[in-house]
Amino acid sequence: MEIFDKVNAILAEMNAAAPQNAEETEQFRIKYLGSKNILKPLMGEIRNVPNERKKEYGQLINKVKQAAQNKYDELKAASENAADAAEAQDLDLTAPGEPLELGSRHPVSIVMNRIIQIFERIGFTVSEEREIEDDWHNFTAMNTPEDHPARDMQDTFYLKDSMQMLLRTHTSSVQARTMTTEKPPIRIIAPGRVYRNETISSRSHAQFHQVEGLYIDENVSFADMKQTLLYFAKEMYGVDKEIRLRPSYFPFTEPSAEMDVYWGLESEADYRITKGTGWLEILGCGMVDPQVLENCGIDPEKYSGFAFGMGIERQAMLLYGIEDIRLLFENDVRFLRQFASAL
Ligand code: 2NL
Repeated sequence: MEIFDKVNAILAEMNAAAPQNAEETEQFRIKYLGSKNILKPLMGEIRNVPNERKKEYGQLINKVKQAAQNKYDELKAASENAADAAEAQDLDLTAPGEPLELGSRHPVSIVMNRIIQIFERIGFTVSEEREIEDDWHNFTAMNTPEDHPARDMQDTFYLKDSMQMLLRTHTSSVQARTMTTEKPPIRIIAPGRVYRNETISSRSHAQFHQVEGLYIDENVSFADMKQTLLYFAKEMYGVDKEIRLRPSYFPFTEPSAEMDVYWGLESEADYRITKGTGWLEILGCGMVDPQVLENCGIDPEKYSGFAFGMGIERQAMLLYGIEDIRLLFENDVRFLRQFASAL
């Protein structure tokens, strides 16, 4: 029958086809497998085929379709392999590698490391401890009684279901641990992250960093503290800088003071930063309260000491002119990239 010959001719033509590239392969697909393929009209012709040969006719059409599909799959696989091979040939194994980009130090780390180095030069050693603390090391040892407002849920992050475990609110807990486990002389600085339950704004955050210092020995005096902190201020802010101490209050020191550094009053920014006084408040300090020594098993009749504490973020903001504390915790590389990688 003529129509069988037609289909067989298509099969032969399809078998003979040899597409040479992706475009010709696509033409092949459209011709034999596309929605308007060459076999479609011949499928309709089945109604003109006598009933006893209808089955044979359908099988022949399906055979052509299947063969076209197989051939197309093979062509496709072959062309993909060829593309991979071409890409592999382009690969230059002698080309230099992609450089690893060096990061830069976080401004909080830079300032913290500077402070650490200044105190290390006069014999302080770094002491680090856990951020999840118990109530005793964070508060009780530090002379902060149970009804003290600092313990309030509003200021302190307590662990779920526990009023005994908390996120440390200062690094004094590090020093409490050192005092209970070591004998004087003790001369340590405790840098690290601390937490307070504060509303986050451009000026305050629920996490920040501190450096605290502690010096305990026989005959440590207020004059020793003042001279140590004067040295720190000159190293940190410039040899020509003056300091002043103002009386203050902390539960863990007596007497207590706050230290200001003379920043200057030249530019408009100086007026804003120092609220028109020229002085910057940098740290809190004082003579360790004898009760704190006793709480930690150190004889206050024999030993005395001084301690101090300072926030890092505020100093980093002053030294680098950063206007919003939240920038220090967002880790946006466009911000972080701007700081020297030294230190
Ligand atoms: C501030 C004030 C201060 C201390 C921290 C301290 C530690 C021990 C004993 C006594 Cl183990 N005191 N630390 C003392 C005075 C002030 O911090 O404004 N910090 C940001």
